[in-house]
Amino acid sequence: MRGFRYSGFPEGSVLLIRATPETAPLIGIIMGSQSDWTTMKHASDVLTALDIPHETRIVSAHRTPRRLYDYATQAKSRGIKVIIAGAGGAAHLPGMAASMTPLPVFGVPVESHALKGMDSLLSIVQMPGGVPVGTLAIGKAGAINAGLLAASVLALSDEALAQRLEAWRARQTDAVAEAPVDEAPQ
Ligand code: RP5
Repeated sequence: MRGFRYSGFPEGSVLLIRATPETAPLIGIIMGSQSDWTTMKHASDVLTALDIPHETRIVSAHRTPRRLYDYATQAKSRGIKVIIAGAGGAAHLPGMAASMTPLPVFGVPVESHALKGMDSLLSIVQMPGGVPVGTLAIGKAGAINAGLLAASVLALSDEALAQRLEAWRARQTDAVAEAPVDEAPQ
């Protein structure tokens, strides 16, 4: 049995769970707010399509700093290999998470209303030298690519996953038509 704080409960509560090798998450997707989920869901969808066990949590750097501390400091010992962190505005979540874990952290700038995600992008990408955050594109494309990038990291030591990833890219290639049409299927 392992104990860790679960984001569905108030801060300070501890949930004991039994993690099995089959279901233990390998990738943690965290986001600053429920409002980020429509973007971050795309990262989760990619991981699901590639059959990669992962978890999704709301972890706000400024609203739930203790939850962030617990998550980042315990992620590696819980078996997480890569963290994907999405945030918008003054998006300090990915950098703060990276400061407290040796795991690779990929940041997804969520598109903000005020500045269309430029604030999120610059907040995440401009990490001072020494604590890296791999920064993706703003919004949906960034979330999809964060999922693919995290998968490719795991695939370095998982041949079956490497083959699933290769098949996923081959399907993408096959889906590109030779010539454009007036009304393409959605
Ligand atoms: C950030 O503030 C979140 O990552 C989100 O993108 C943004 C707005 O949050 P809400 O006001 O919608 O909760 O912390």
